[in-house]
Amino acid sequence: MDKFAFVTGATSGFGEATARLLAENGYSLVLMARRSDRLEKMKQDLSSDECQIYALQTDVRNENEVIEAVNSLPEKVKSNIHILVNNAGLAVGRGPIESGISDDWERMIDTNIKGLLYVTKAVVPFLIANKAGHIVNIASIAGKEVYPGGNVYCATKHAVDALSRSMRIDLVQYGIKVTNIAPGAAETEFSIVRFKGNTETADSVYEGYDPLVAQDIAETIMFVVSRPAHVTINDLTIMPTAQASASVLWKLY
Ligand code: NDP
Ligand code: 8X3
Repeated sequence: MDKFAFVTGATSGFGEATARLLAENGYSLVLMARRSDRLEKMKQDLSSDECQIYALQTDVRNENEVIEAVNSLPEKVKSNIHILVNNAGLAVGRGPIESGISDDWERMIDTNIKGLLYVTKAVVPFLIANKAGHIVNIASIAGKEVYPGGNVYCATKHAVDALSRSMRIDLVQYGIKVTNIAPGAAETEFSIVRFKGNTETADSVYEGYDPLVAQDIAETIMFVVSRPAHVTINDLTIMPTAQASASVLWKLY
């Protein structure tokens, strides 16, 4: 029987790289994100006799959409979900609290916290029924520390960190593993989204040092989910070598 991994935010960055690596390692996939063209491309690239792909065009901020999408999956898929990667997320804007934009705050809170909760609530009954499974939550160094102008994004990632610890306590009785991954600066579409399409500002975030790339996080997730049944990696912080903390970056060139 196929083993399914359910990956949110699978159309870019960490989620896309993780989906591709899980497929290479024998998993079939449920992919969730909003951009249907990219979902379709992932499906075309990864579908094979060994790898079934179900693409769910869904906005994780909308609980009804999430429930309907998960319910639309065949029973044999739902009952074979082994891994849930809660990765969909974003930062919108970076600046002091007094000039914060409420709409940006809501997008971050609704996606990073509420979206993760909606997806988890919809998927976790299938893991519970199997008395097994692994939830990987993508938090951030911004969930361990705060930095200037990071306020609401940092708050949402602190919430993810807290939810990882809390879920682990709630779900241990069902044999479900929960891993929290906290990356530092990684060059994906993250900064283009954060700076609302301003590619010059986005590029400047990664100048002068070697940032993480999506494959680094995919390989970390692959390592975590391939540990033996009796081993859980609870929490991993993974940084570019040039980044000592959320706000200390040693520019090398
Ligand atoms: P990307 O912008 O490259 O990818 C974000 C993914 O999330 C996309 O696939 C996007 O798909 C999806 N997404 C965003 N909003 C929604 C939504 N409302 N519903 C469904 N899917 C959504 O960024 P990253 O890969 O860098 O980010 C992935 C995660 O890693 C995020 O949670 C981010 O906060 C976190 N992170 C990133 C770091 C970095 O430096 N890059 C460091 C630490 C953590 P679509 O637009 O198609 O919906
Ligand atoms: C993304 C990394 O340092 O920009 O979570 O918050 S950071």
